[in-house]
Amino acid sequence: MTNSTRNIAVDAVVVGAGFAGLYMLYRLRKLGLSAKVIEAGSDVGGTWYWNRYPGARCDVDTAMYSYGFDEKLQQDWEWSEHYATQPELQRYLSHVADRFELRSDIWFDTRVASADYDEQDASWTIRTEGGDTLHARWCILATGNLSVGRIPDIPGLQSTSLPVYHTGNWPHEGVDFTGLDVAIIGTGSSGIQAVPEIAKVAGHLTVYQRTPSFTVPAKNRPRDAVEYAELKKRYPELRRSLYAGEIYGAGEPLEPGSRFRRNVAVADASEEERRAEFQERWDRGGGHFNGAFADILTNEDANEAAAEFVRTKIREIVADPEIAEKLSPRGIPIGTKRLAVDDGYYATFNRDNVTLVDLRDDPIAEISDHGVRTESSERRHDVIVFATGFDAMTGAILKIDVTGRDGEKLRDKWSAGPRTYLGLMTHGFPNLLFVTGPGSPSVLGNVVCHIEQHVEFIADMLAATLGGGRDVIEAELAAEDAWVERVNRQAEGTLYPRANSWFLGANVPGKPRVFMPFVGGIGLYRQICDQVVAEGYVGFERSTAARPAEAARG
Ligand code: NA7
Repeated sequence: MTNSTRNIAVDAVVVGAGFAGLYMLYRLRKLGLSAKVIEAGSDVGGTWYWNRYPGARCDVDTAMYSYGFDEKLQQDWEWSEHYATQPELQRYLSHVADRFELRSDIWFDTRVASADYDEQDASWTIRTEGGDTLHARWCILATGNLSVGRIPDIPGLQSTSLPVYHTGNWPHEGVDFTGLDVAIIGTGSSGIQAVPEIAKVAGHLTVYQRTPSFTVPAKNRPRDAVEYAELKKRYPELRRSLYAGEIYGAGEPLEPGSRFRRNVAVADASEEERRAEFQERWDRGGGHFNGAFADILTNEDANEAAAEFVRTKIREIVADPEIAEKLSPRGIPIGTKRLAVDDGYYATFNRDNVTLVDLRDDPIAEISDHGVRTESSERRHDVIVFATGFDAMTGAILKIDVTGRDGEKLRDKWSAGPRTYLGLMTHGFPNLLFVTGPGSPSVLGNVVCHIEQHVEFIADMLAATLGGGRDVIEAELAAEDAWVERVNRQAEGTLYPRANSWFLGANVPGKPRVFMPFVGGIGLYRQICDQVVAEGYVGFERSTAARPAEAARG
């Protein structure tokens, strides 16, 4: 390391070197633009670089949760299992970075502190925490939807001498839990993945649960060579189905014409048909359980039928009826928080070395030097794991001090919730682009597919704009307002807003409650985007910078 700071000018700065940032860099280079990617981690991977907790793996079949932009890449790469583990995903992204020689344009171990728009020059000045400065026409935030971990503010936590970990920022050397008394707080997807793995080695594991989540078995298995070869032959067609929103690779049969969601309402099926459909999906495994009927996410009774099926399974699996009841979610429609996909979660509570503490009866009062004190008792632990989630969707964007036209701060503009046009841009911040930003399908479905669609939209829009001799793009205010309205309307037509989820920002005290992702699905979203392009990027004002600075610069 040297102490010298860097000062460069490029066409585009991309923040983040996960799935989104890597592909964005690839596409920018194809356009002949110069670019630098700024990455806080020491390697590529984003989510898959940071989330190294035991059991961390994808909840979508990785044959589809992977890039489709390069046929040779998807033919060459061999996924060993249906739901790849974090190390395998990290190896894949590392391979992509090497294969396309992306690393030379990535600054690792570098965190962006601020981004300021200069209207005179129609450019962004991006400053890093280490004091580097980059000037760029385009600033593209590929910062991820779940990248700012959240540890709740519990009394005693700052002063405890116990080791404390967060699933989203796991030590690279790993943590050896062998024989230890471990506490885990949080039972969302991360907790649900970590619990069975930690229980296998810990002396004792205490699971502190505030809200039970619905989870279905992943039924993960090694890839069958013959089946995989068949799948590879059909890759182009499967990717088309994925982009059309017909499949998303969450356990559904990856066959032509197969649908993630069936076009049958629960009310139109007999009791027997319902059970058979739920059972079939439960047995197959994966998040497509929710697609069993068309109205699970829109009709309360339909949702309750699916929810009760899962509760029945919990009662069948968990030996102690009291524990089974505590693990059974009630009052939260299934699927309105991301449906978790697990490997033996409920059965783990049959182990002698696992205890469930229901925080609804007995909230946490303090973290002491010995363990966790709830209102009724203190339990001793050697180590505490927080699986308490993220400041989702806007967290990483707003961590950067972004200043747009006329000195407007993005934090101020979004103080009542994020406002974007298509999840791609926000008015008042020209040439600032988001990959899978709030207002796009982003986290609802297969994120990699959503990333590819956004990166391609952005690359095509830049090409069309620059090709037409223009170099400034800004979301029009009216288009943005109409889009925000549409995103809200779309969510209100579903059961999603009923849950206190991170989709709503409800998990972060003080965060505005606004439903952030577009719930209409990638198929509809893609059609809308295609229409926007067909109408000449309607809603995006594209112009040429009035640039007296050009001469001054040279
Ligand atoms: P989630 O899904 O946000 O889950 C966080 C969990 O932590 C959830 O059970 C929370 O309970 C719990 N939590 C949060 N704060 C507290 C406090 N103060 N006390 C006790 N329990 C608490 O995050 P994950 O990392 O599991 O998953 C995020 C996404 O990553 C996931 O959806 C996948 O897409 C991958 P609560 O529900 O708030 O009562």
